[in-house]
Amino acid sequence: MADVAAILEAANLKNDHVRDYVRYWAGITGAANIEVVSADDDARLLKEALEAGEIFPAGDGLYYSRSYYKDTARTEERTIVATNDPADKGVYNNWRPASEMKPKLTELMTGASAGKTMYVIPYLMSPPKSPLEAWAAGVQLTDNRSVVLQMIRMARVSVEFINNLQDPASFVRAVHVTGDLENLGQGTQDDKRYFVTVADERTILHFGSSYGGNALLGKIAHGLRQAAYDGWASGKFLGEQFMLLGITDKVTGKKWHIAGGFPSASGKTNLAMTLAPDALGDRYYVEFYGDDIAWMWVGADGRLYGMNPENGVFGVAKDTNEKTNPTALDSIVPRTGAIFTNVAYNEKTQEVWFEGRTPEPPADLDGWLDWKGKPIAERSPAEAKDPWSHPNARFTTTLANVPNIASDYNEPVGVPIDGIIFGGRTRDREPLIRAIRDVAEGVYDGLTLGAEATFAADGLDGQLRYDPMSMRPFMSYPEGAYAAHWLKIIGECTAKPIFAHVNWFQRDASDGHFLWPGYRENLRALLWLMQLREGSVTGVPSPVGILPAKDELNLEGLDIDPADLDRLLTIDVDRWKQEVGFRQAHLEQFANLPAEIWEAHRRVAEALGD
Ligand code: GTP
Ligand code: SPV
Ligand code: MN
Repeated sequence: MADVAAILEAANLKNDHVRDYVRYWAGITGAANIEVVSADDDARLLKEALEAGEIFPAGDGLYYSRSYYKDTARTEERTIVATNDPADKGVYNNWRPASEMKPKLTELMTGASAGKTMYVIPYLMSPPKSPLEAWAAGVQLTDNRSVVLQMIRMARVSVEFINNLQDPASFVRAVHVTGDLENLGQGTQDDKRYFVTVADERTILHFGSSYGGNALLGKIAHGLRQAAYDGWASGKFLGEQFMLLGITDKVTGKKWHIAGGFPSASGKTNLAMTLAPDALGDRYYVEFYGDDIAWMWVGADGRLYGMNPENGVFGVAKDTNEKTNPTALDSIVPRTGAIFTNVAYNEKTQEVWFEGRTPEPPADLDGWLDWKGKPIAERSPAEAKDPWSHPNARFTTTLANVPNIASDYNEPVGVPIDGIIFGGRTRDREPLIRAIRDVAEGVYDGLTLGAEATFAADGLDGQLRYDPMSMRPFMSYPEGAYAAHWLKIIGECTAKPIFAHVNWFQRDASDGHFLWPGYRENLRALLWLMQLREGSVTGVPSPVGILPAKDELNLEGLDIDPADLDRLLTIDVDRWKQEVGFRQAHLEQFANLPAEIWEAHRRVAEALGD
């Protein structure tokens, strides 16, 4: 091992607490070398990764990478939140004692980076000078160069962010060790992977993956699990799996901001990047703030403020095309530095392709490899129908590449939030939109968000389950306390956001078609919500919230079957009565749920006529 002190000195890493932390884990993991990185190192690291065959060229300034075929999504069973207090055990946080998990991870990591370089990635999960900056600094250690390239896109990376901390000991210690991916028993009885957030020690220990949220520790482990815990422990903020967008009415000059929780792979990126439908484009302009995480706090003016702690987008590739999400395509054009992972790749032309990019895959199979690297032309008849790309294949690009990125996205003050929406893949029951004015009912609605799980986590696709506020895989403290913390933060606002539940995914029971065209058309529902908030429409009351009257929804330029529209704007009371019973059982699991939430539940049940 080289002289650690000399390397850190040369890299201008001055924080002694960070130095001690690096030295400690270098000793455990047995790395052969240490390298401190910043975003400026990107070009050199790309070159090294290309030369080493870790990534491949995918056009001018575009890159392709393939992860190990058993390492393509988050795994929920192996993900754990540990603390020193058994009272932190909730239903979804997979709580374990810190005293059990730290030695376990230390053992797994011992010597596991032998012969490799350990990269030191100092990062900030917020715009610099944000009111939440004290919770935003972290230092990821990783033995994987592709992970470094992804982190440089997803977070603000520079040694500056940790040299001058107000409290030099206060940064998230985020250790990532890839492990021997071919011998980890992924998904078997003998699974060796562990993804642990030791929340009360602000330490993240992830072993056994190089993919997505398992490996980019600023994103989900710090940005969500740790941040949610810190927000609760400090009493100061909420850290949520939310997108954040702005809508400007060019005629009146008004601007609204909406934050929204949708479970993984359920439409946050697509909604945040949306363009107004063509017929409404002259009037409304949508700005992108964030697509996966929002941290929210109460501003001095009594409004709820929000910001995106990330610096990039890790978006689902599937079905991204000119019609569904032209903004996403524009943010991954040549020279953006975008990285595609687990899509299909043509090693001769260096093109990439994924399901839904075009209606049919490329006709000429020459040079095309599927996401596992196998030539498509060599597929057996039994494999002919297999997807070319993994359903959770993704693109990584920085926020600055997104054409409709808000001009003030990097401003520390954040933006005031007018509306909070929840939604998921729900094939029946949930109408297009229902607005909720009462805060307790809004929080109750988030807690009872029921949706179909997606391919963003291993082995769950299609399962119906409750996913409170889309945080089920990221929950880091007990649900009762989580509900109370939400009520406290929103309760402190003197000007409160309006809540709503949306559903772009209702289907026809007989032929399965989506009743609502989705994507850009979704803006129509959000515009109605903002009009309702301002009192220019009144909506129609229902037992579960206020629905748009048919003539209140702006349908200009939209071709929709009137029978489908009727279904989208009505409530199936019998189906909802059944739902109330399911919700009762769901909520009963949670200890110490605030009385306001139970009261909201009873109000809904009564309104449905129980
Ligand atoms: P994570 O990054 O996993 O948290 O996902 P996300 O919530 O950002 O999901 P994303 O926007 O990437 O969408 C996931 C999938 O849902 C993509 O394949 C989209 O094409 C599809 N999708 C998004 N919005 C809509 C919609 O309005 N209607 C329909 N039918 N599909 C949609
Ligand atoms: C999600 O699964 O919600 C993601 C992708 O945003 S990952 O970073 O892999 O968690
Ligand atoms: Mn997500």
